[in-house]
Amino acid sequence: LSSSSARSKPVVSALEIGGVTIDKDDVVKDDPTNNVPDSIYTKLGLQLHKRDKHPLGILKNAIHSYFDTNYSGKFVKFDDLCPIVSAKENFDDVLVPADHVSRSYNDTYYIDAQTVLRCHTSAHQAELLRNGHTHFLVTGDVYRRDSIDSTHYPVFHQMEGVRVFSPDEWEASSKDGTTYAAEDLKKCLEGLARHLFGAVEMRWVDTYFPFTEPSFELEIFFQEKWLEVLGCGVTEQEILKRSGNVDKVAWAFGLGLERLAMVLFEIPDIRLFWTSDERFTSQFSKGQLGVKFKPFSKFPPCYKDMSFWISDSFTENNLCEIVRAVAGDLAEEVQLIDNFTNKKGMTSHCYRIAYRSMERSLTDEEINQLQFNVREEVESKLKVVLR
Ligand code: FA5
Ligand code: MG
Repeated sequence: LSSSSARSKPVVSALEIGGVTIDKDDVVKDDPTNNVPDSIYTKLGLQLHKRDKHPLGILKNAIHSYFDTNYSGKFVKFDDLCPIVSAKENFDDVLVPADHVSRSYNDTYYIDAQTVLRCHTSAHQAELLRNGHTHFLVTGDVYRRDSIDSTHYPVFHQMEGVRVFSPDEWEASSKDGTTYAAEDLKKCLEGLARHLFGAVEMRWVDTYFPFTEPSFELEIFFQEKWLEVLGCGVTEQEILKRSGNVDKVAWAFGLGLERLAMVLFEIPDIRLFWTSDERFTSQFSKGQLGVKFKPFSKFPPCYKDMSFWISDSFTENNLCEIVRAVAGDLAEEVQLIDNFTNKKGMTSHCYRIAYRSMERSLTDEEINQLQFNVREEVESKLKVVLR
């Protein structure tokens, strides 16, 4: 038994989300099946998407009103479902294969071997379908171990949409169910993009998801690049069959709310969604879609490079997790800038870390201390040899 005094003091001890109380003291700190750091626990329950004056709340409300208007209120909305779900709900129920990378401890936060922080709102699809819902929207915070840059953050928000069709709906057309649903899906999402953005440059890209076939991603041109804003497709028959929807066809989508809000409000960095700096929060108000964010003076970034010989178990997500643990939101980007293998077969990586505060300028001492701490942690936790 681990004594509670041996553990570091939890940042949050009890949380209530969606009617479920989670006691963080129940989670044993050195449990090898738990890879959730305190910085992630502190984000649980914040529910930015439920704040009417926050860009994510404003966006969610605007999407709800698009669906209310176009489908006369038929879509049932959920924005309070608990982000702690079983691995079965997050993966098996949406047909994610047993060996899929997304299940790994490298990609997903596990509370224990059977329980995860949902990595997508698709975790709720099967249950809601089983409960007989045919039109629904689910909004919530989702969690992923991921890289560090201006469009990726380990906690972000998704909105899931699902619509189920009965045979009479497509039989009236000359199309088969899958074609009918795919066309309806694209029309619905293109309409949503126009509702939110007016004219915007967008394109469809074919992709793969275990739970849909065919599958698509929508990309929007933003800051000189194509930015992926959503994934979607026609629901696999197996999911419908298991939920008691035999003979039906459905579509589903998962929107990245931060990505859409970045385009909509011209928010340049995903970390800003988490700031309580009034220079950010005061720029947004309830129901106001049209405002463009005016950046307050941008402070200079500071770049620090580090090189090391990697071992077989090295992953970039593990490195990023350490950088986040040490530097928090002061870490703006972690980028591999050099990679080579010598004659002995040893591989060296050089990473460039950009440190920048969104709120103030950082001192040299502060950055040197951060970089020193990152190097120490990397050396002791990642089994690499610093150069
Ligand atoms: C999914 O999560 C699927 N569940 C979406 C889906 C639902 C497909 C239903 C089909 C049917 P994906 O991993 O691509 O897909 O993520 C969806 C969106 O979330 C992305 O398009 C992107 O907008 C956003 N996103 C993904 N990772 C991050 C991140 N680290 N930070 C911010 N946004 C992210
Ligand atoms: Mg994707």
